[in-house]
Amino acid sequence: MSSSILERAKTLLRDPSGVLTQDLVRSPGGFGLGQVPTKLKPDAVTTSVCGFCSTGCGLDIHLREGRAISLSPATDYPVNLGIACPKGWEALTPLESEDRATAPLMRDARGKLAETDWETAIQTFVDRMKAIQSEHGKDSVAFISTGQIPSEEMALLGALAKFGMGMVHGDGNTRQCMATAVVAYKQAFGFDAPPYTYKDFEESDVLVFVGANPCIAHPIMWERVCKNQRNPKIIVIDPRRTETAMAAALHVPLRPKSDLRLFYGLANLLIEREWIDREFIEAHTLGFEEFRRHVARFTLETTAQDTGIAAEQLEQLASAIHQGQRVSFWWTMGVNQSHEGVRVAQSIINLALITGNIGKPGTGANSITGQCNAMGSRLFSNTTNLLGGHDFTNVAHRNKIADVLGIDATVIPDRNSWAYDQIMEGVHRGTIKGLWIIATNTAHSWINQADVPDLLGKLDFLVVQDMYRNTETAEHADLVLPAAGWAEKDGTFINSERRIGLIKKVARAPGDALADFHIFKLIAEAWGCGAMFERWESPEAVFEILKSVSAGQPCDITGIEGYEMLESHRGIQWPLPKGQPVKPRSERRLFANGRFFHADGKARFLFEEPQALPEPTSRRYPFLLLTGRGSSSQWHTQTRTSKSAVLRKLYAEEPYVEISPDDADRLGIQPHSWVTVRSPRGSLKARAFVTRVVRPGQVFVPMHYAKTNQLTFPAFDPYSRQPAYKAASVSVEPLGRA
Ligand SMILES: Nc1nc2c(c(=O)[nH]1)N[C@H]1C(S)=C(S)[C@@H](COP(=O)(O)OP(=O)(O)OC[C@H]3O[C@@H](n4cnc5c(=O)[nH]c(N)nc54)[C@H](O)[C@@H]3O)O[C@H]1N2
Ligand SMILES: Nc1nc2c(c(=O)[nH]1)N[C@H]1C(S)=C(S)[C@@H](COP(=O)(O)OP(=O)(O)OC[C@H]3O[C@@H](n4cnc5c(=O)[nH]c(N)nc54)[C@H](O)[C@@H]3O)O[C@H]1N2
Ligand code: SF4
Ligand SMILES: [Mo]
Repeated sequence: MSSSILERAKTLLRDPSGVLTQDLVRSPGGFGLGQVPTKLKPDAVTTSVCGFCSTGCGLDIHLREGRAISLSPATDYPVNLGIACPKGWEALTPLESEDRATAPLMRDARGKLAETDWETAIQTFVDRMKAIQSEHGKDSVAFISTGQIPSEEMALLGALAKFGMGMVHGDGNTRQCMATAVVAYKQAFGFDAPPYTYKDFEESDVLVFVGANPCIAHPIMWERVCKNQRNPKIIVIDPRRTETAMAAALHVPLRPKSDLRLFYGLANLLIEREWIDREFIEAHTLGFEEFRRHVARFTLETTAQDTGIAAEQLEQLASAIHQGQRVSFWWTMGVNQSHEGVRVAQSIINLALITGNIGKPGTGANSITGQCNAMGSRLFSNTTNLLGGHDFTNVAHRNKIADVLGIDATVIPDRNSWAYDQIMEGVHRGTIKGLWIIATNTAHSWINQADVPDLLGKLDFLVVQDMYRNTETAEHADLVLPAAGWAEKDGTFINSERRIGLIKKVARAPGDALADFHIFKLIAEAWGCGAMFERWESPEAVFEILKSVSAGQPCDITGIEGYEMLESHRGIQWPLPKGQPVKPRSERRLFANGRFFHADGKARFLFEEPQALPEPTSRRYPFLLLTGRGSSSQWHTQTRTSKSAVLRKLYAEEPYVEISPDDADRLGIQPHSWVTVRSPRGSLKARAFVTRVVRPGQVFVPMHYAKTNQLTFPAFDPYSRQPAYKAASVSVEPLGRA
């Protein structure tokens, strides 16, 4: 790196003098904590938003001398109204861990990861990536990004990689999570736009949760459901009798992956009985006649047979939807992570459309997002679409973005990126030689792990940028870049109800770790494309850029003045075009006027033949494996939540498998004994959790244990390319007899 670049780069490094600028402090003093030792007494408080799930709870951060010493849920934040789940309460603890990456690590001649300085790390990054590109072409280098860093960082990464470094392929862990909802909404509504606001949880008469377990995965959304004063009927459609199902009036334990048949059958029933809103269909949708014909053969009898749900229960379900004045449908990973997830999501959207349950309080076809900034990655990561929900293949869009950014349109790729699985396939084939993984733990969370170590080993150069030095993925890296985490940097997240919330730097990253923002700036400088990012000088400056790229789009946020306004309004939902008034703490939903985002304003019915399960059970592997969230105190691959002693007390340390008492009896499996769960691809040992949560023939293993994805089967939705994590065939045997 030339010395002038290094000098410029140094000015980008973390402000060494302190943590927090005074203007971030909201209310100094006045805590009345007489009994607390002085060093633990806060002298000021500031606000932030939780960095785990997409609920996006507001947190008050208690400061002493500018540093966070504790936190409490914000009472005035319209999302959580003074409550938080265990992860939120414990959010500061994982920052302190010994496992934090505190210096760049580089693989040395003996093959060990050894500490190095930033200058060497960045120079190595640039030299190796450029060498690969000059030998194998620009496309031979790719990146995998995340839904867990602020939008400003995502945008900088996406722009740097694609416009600065010439990559075409870059995807993110949002593919594992939200891709299905994205495609479903785009095709049906004309834009990726979850229509609801959390108030709808409180304003609904009938809430239908499909493949969603909010009691565990979105506990504070569930609290909003509990605040509903309309004596709502809660229906849970999930093969497992989850915590949420137990709290419901009606649990529909359908056969796994029979959702499409169920919803076509229900649509048919509603149409046959004329329990539909003809006026709404006529005025606001296209394709109803074809849809009606398509579902006609999904009769009550065949639907009962295909889903394992008795005809009477199907009737009950249909009449509940019919009788509800305000019916809302909520779906999460039980839908998205399926070989036909897009069509299932659209079959839910279709139900909302035929019954006119959209655009009004307490209604909607509502996809709940997963990670704290999954929605930000959908709009601003420059991965699956061009910044701001634009299209890489559309020349007018490329010109528009080039204009806004002041760059040459020819640097914008005119092709779509490969999806995550296609990038992995590229690694396998040897066409992808360099990979940069940021804030995701591929070697634990990607489907069908049997291949992953080999795959990562095939790369010429693997860079992992993470808060921790020893994630499963970092262990395969040639270079580890140490990143600051939530609370150690500024930026914005977008939650499930499209609310943009502000996060703040209230702690210092350990050692030499840097905010991802700064790491990207350093790389841009050293790569030689720093000039392209001159205007991208701080997260707040980038927020202005995000506003400009959103102009005229359904996600237009040009009316948000800046961070100040986000803070004083307690988050603001998109859209907010310039000139549109908005009140602080407001809650807004989309489609009140019945106009969707297609040019003609009409929503589309989309439907297809149901497809067979990609890996059916067999004599050898007689159980169907479901995977998902295990407890509200575990987060994904556990790099963060396992660092809190409080959270560790709240979950099972050892891997476990839920199995029904009937199956356990038959196989001679004692409660809590060790068993082997085996799929055609791999196996793991787990404690048997004998429970009626799962039905005979099904087992469930939480995703939080490193070996879970040894078992999963690599099937993908053809439209969204989202992995089908929730269906594989396995066997279960008592340990010792395996
Ligand atoms: N505590 C905690 N909270 C989290 C997370 C976490 O790791 N820990 N992760 C966050 C993220 S990124 C996400 S995406 C969300 C996920 O949130 P959820 O999707 O609610 O959680 P999961 O447990 O993955 O899956 C939900 C349910 O889908 C069911 N299911 C499986 N197959 C089918 C099927 O064929 N049909 C139907 N109808 N249901 C099926 C499963 O039995 C499971 O109960 O949670 C977010 N919140
Ligand atoms: N079997 C099975 N597998 C699944 C699922 C399932 O239901 N079943 N669910 C899928 C879903 S929905 C999801 S979203 C994925 C999640 O999968 P991952 O994204 O792999 O899970 P995380 O553990 O959240 O990984 C985030 C990583 O980012 C790091 N990190 C956190 N904050 C920062 C930051 O600010 N900067 C940087 N550089 N690093 C940071 C963390 O230390 C961690 O290593 O898993 C998927 N995998
Ligand atoms: S519900 Fe989600 S956003 Fe709220 S405190 Fe828990 S993890 Fe954080
Ligand atoms: Mo997710």
